[in-house]
Amino acid sequence: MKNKIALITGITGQDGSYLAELLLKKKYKVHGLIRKSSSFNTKRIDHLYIDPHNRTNFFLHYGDLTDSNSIYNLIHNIKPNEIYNLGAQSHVGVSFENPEYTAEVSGIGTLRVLEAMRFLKMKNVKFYQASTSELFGEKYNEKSFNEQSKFHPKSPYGVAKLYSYWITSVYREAYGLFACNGILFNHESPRRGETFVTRKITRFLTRRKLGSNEILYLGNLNAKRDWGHAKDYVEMQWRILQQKKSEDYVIATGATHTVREFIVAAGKLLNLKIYWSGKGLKERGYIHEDNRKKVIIKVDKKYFRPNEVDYLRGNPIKAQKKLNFKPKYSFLSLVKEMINEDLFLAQEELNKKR
Ligand code: NAP
Ligand code: G4F
Repeated sequence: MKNKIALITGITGQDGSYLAELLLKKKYKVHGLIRKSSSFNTKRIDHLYIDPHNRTNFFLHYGDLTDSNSIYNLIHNIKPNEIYNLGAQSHVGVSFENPEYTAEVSGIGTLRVLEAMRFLKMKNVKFYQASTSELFGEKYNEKSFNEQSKFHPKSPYGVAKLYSYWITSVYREAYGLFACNGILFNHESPRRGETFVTRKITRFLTRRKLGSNEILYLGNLNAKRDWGHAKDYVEMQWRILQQKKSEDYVIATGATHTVREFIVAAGKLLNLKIYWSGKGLKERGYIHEDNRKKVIIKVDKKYFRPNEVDYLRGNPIKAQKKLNFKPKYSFLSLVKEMINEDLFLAQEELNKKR
């Protein structure tokens, strides 16, 4: 049997790195699109890289989702069986500062991939689009969101992703492409970017545990998110493309927690009991240390978004039934893994300083 060939855009990101590992285990030949950067951006996948002069199933290619020719040529040359479009400007807060760039990458970037598939008449190639729970954004008397829920994006990122969602659906209907949207709710891991709230918290608390005196500045502590583990979710990205019919799926845990609850859970694992005082911008998180009350968390309006998605909770029933979605991680085991790995990192940093 010939190895299947996969192309992953966004291979250097959190999901791209886990997906590459999964596909290599399944004996795929994995090709990844990477951006040229003046400093190394391959930290998450360095362990997979083997010099292509030796035997390997893992290949990296320079390209960019804003560059149609690089995408066309790459797809033409490698002739993938499956394309996972994970590349994006994926930070919601940043999308308010760079809305046009976000639209180019996270919106039109998807069209560029689909157009390459259409021009190359690649009807047998399967396409996965990394859609998001940021498509929802407004709770219309619903406790949780499913594949039929109404979309109401609240950020330039959400709008760019809404374009990608619909263009994927249109190319499926119009040209018969096997094109699917995975509408994934927040998923985290020790590989999560450090400016996303969960990792910002676990990096801070583990450093604090080892003696740092920094203060953590955060935005909206009341926002609720449905947090799962990226490893569980990339497996669903693969399964979505293994179905007979191309369809869209919500992937979520079905539970939701506030940012404050995430902090408390992470603190508990480090034996840091966190107390709260004040409200709104005056809210503070503190601990008792050396018989003194020490403020370790403050709210800074800089981290509030001009428009916020207050509540996200997904309904994964379709994925449970059709994809046999059974996440291995719970909320607590996710937080625990992040804390353990970041504790190790904080210790390494400390050793280097000494
Ligand atoms: P991530 O860690 O931010 O990774 C994004 C990837 O996109 C990186 O490899 C990045 O490259 C690449 N990228 C950025 N701009 C690009 C461009 N112009 N051309 C080509 N590649 C570009 O995101 P993630 O958490 O792994 O998420 C993967 C995908 O799922 C994203 O599309 C995201 O929007 C979507 N999503 C994520 C979640 C979540 O909770 N994680 C939930 C729903 C949907 P560099 O490494 O060079 O920056
Ligand atoms: O961790 P976040 O930045 O993730 P957000 O905005 O939910 O977006 C992530 O999940 C989406 C799926 O729903 C993906 F599509 C997207 O690509 C990305 O991966 O923020 C989570 C919540 C927000 O409500 C935010 O306002 O935490 C709140 N928050 C409070 N303080 C903060 C902070 N977020 C960040 N990044 N930094 C803070 O200091």
